[in-house]
Amino acid sequence: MPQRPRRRARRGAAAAAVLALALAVPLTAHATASPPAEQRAGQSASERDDRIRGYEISGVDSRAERERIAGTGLTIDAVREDAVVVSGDATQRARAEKLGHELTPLSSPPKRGAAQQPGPRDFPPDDSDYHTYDEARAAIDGYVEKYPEIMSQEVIGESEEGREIVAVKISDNVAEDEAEPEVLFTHHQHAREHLTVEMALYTIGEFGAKYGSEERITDLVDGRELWIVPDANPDGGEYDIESGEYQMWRKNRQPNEGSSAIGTDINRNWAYQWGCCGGSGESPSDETYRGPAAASSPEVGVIADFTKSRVVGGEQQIAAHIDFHTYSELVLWPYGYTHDDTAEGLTQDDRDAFAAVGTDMAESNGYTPQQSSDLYVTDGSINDWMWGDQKIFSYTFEMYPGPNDPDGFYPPDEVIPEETARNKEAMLILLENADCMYRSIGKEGEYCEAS
Ligand code: GEM
Ligand code: CA
Ligand code: CA
Ligand code: ZN
Repeated sequence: MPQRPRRRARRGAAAAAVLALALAVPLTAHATASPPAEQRAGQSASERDDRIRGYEISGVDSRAERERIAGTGLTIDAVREDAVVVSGDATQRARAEKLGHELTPLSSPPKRGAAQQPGPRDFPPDDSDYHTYDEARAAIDGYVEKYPEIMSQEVIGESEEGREIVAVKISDNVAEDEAEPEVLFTHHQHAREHLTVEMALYTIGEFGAKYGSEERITDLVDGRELWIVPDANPDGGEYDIESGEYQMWRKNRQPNEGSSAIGTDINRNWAYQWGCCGGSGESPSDETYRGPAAASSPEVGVIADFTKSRVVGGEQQIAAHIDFHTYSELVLWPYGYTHDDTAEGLTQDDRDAFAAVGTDMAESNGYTPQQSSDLYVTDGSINDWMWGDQKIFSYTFEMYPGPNDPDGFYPPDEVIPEETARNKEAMLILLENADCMYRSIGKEGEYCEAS
């Protein structure tokens, strides 16, 4: 836990600076204007100030107002009928209040069985079915060992703090790169969205268990190559749980030069229209900080390089992609950086195919399908890069719970089986469409050779 000592050191330095100032400056109005000793000594106050908290803001019913709120550096976590749920620190809260909004604090994240004293770097005892980074790695090792005919894994790179980022491949003749349409699932760009790692483990386990007995899965394993990256942000995920109390952490754990604020929002750091359109934060303390440069976060670099490595003979082999997030029960498609339905590199037919397959998937899991910018603009998201740069049909799934559920990012572990299995049919639909996404709009003759 390197950040603990570091933070303590910083506070020590700040206290020393205050003391030096008090000694150097005679007792004037300036000196007495410094905060009372008990506040200064109460380090918890400053700690509380950069703690991330959730709020509801009522009376917000337009995209324009949501985008103004997002401009404060808060994240919009859920869009409700006449309200939004946001999260951020005290500075961001103050900015939103300055816009004239009232922020109603939501209860802090649940402490499930916290009294039972979890060891460090683990979920609260009552949420122990969630997998830590090490537990997920062990589960993946177990599956690959159990189903070696159709599964392999490779380390595709490392996170900021040196944790390995893994890609699992599922296909028949898994050791060979066959000429089969490829599909990519990525998970857990955002630290607190732990259910998405469970989603990956479910998919790996389900495809392994049902290969050879369930016809659709067997056909898809034989006819596709599936890549799964279960954990795009292992540092953030571990930070969120390591104290035994959920931290509401979103970003990675990359230090920022010239700032004590930690982290880049990985899903604002992708190198397509990066930072173009007011859909990301420019200050390191923003919850949606886009980073100092496009693809500056190691985690984006690793997954972007892996994706580009699937260009074979000048052709991107990956046809379709889902990036799993929580929460709100949505199926989203690009672009995020513009409100327009079509834009450079995104034709009406492209958009219609996105919407047709997206709507089919949403009918299967009961989520709401829409273009991602219908909610608010985001720039530098993975979907925009995957489509804009690589022409991969790229969706975001916002998993359970729905936008009105108070559990938000931290649903109890009892929901894991049902809420992961809920997306099986949608994944099968995407895999079945991956050989020709334009079949969904009846234009396979125009766009797909020999299909
Ligand atoms: C969203 S997910 C991204 C949606 N935007 C696009 N362009 N697909 C985010 O990143 O803020 C919400 C979430 O984090 O779950
Ligand atoms: Ca194969
Ligand atoms: Ca291949
Ligand atoms: Zn997310």
